[in-house]
Amino acid sequence: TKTLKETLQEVIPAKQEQLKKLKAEHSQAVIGDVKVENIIGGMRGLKAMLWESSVLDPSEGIRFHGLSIPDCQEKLTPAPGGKEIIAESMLWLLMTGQVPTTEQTRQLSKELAEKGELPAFVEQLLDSLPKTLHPMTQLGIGVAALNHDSAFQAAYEKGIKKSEYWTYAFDDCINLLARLPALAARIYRNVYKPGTELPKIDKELDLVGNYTRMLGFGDNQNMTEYLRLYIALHGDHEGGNASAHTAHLVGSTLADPYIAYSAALYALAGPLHGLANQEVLRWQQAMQKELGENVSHEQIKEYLWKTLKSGQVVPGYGHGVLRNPDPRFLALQQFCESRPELMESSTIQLVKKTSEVAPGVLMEHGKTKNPYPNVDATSGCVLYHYGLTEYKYYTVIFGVSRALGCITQLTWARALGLPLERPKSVSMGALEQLVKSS
Ligand code: FCX
Repeated sequence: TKTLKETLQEVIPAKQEQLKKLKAEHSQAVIGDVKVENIIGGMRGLKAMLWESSVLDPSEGIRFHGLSIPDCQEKLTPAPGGKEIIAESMLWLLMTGQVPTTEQTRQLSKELAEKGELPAFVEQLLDSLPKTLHPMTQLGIGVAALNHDSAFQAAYEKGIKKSEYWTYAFDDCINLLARLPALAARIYRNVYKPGTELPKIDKELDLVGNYTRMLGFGDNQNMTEYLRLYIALHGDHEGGNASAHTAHLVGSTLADPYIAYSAALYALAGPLHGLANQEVLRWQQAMQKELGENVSHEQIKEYLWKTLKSGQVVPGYGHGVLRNPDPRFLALQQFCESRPELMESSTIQLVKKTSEVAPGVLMEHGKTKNPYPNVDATSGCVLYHYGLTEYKYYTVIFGVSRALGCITQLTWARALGLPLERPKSVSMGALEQLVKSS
């Protein structure tokens, strides 16, 4: 059986050739206009970067190398005894464009488990951080510190050919992913369960199986399966979102993958992006506290208006690209609907009811281009139900997941020899001049 790296080695030449041809034959082809609204509007809609592993369609949602979420649920190997997609099979698909065999998936699980222990100095570093420091800040610090052992950085210092960059970047990427569960679980234990014993990595388990176990929820098979699905679904959402784009931008300077991904985590830590899942739970709980149990649709509607009139956004709704309900939201809702114990939870009931009312209210409010729920509208509530109630930690789980897409891009950017990212900025004065002369 070929390893992930050997498989990549086989698929890289065809992609290099495809890029070479695009450059040679179509460099000057015009594929769109740049409007003033793109420049002052956060570059929305501007097609300006290469990203191979997934494409986001505004109405249909995400596809990973052409496969929709239901396709992935059908085709990608689950964990032994499980049903949900696991990180390893999703990573294989993202990296190679191929659906891995069960044997390949298991081999990758083993490789990740073998590489998963943290260096002692990183453990000490994490243990020394104040428990009051946000878990996302801690995760970024831990990931950046892992660059102490960067194969890419060491090789670059020695002097390597550009054609060899990707193999070192890939090795760093795999080590980074392998170590994320131990890093993220240590932060959880330090902050929320001090003094409890963090289990060692089980070499027989998949990445997320180990992560769940290290968090202390390994006995709950439903929680393990939920986290597997959650992590696979949050893995990649094309390239323009803030975390993915940050990883790519920083990586384009030839900073090693650890540094690049650490930077991405800080983009994820903003409330308009990854932190939204923490915000959703905070908001839902405030609603539940104010309105009590068995809330009516009418009461939710009033609460939504109160949020909007106070000038806040409704967390978990809207999207920079999507214009329909997020299929990731639908997949997580389906997970809930297949488990009666989740459907009985008052928090999950409230999420469902809110999703029935909020689009109408947001449409009437008339600002957002997408009044439908995104994945964050539901993701945290299931964690809460299963006992992971510390919602400041939720974005860390997203951070473990988003590595799948970012490390794929960091490897491919080196394999394709993509250049330093350096768009042109303009001042408002220059923009006025450009408008006059257009
Ligand atoms: N509630 C209230 N107002 C909203 C809104 C919401 N959920 N979503 C968008 N709007 C407002 C915007 O604030 C903006 O107002 P302004 O003109 O006064 O600045 C207007 O509607 C137009 O925004 P729009 O073009 O639809 O959305 P953007 O691309 O600018 O922003 C995000 C997209 C996701 C940032 C926005 O919808 C939002 O703030 N949502 C709530 C936070 C959230 O759920 N984030 C997670 C998104 C995602 F899933 C992820 O990255 O994880």
